[in-house]
Amino acid sequence: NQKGFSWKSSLLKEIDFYLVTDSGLSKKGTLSNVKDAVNSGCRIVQYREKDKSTKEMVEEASEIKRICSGRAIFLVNDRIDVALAVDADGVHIGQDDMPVETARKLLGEDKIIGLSVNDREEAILAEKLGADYVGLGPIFDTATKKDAGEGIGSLKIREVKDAIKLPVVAIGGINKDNCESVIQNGADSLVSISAVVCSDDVKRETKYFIDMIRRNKKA
Ligand code: TZP
Ligand code: MG
Repeated sequence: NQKGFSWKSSLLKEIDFYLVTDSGLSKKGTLSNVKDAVNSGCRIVQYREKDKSTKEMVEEASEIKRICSGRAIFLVNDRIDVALAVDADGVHIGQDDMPVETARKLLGEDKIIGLSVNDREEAILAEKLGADYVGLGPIFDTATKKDAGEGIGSLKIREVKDAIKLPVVAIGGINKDNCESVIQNGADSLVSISAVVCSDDVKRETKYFIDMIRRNKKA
């Protein structure tokens, strides 16, 4: 039960493209996006929903869990209650959400907890508190999350990687044109919300990112 690097962290290091849902931006809808991404080989899905009722969220989350079952890790953003209700694989939380230690008590040792961090100090603390991975960002400026702040730049990824053992998932403003620098600077995985969910071919976009990440990780 020690904090820091665990079997969950080593599993997460192997994951390349990370899907985060956004029903507001999605062209084809969240369930369609999840199906397409998972069918294209995406191995981690975060259900991030800010506009629906709890009842709708529980229903949708249980559908997503079914789609991911045996194929992709399924996390819920912010809502520990929803994650518990559908027995998701874990949660992704932010600095102003439920504290990591409290989330851990509620979820137990076997669930994954990801924490959003903005810099090296927050990443070191995340590891101490028992998070299983960090979401680092925003790497670049983004319009998708209004309060995300300014992009920190992809060089910061290396700084964070050197300070912690946990997997680092890069997020924020990442698109096809800048994604290579994100992996080349050490990110274990990356998220690109708008570049994927706004597309009418989520399968193709997912595949593009997966191939790019694998190619650059090998290099
Ligand atoms: N957290 C930090 S930036 C961000 C979130 C949820 C939004 C990322 O969206 P996009 O479209 O990939 O820039
Ligand atoms: Mg949050």
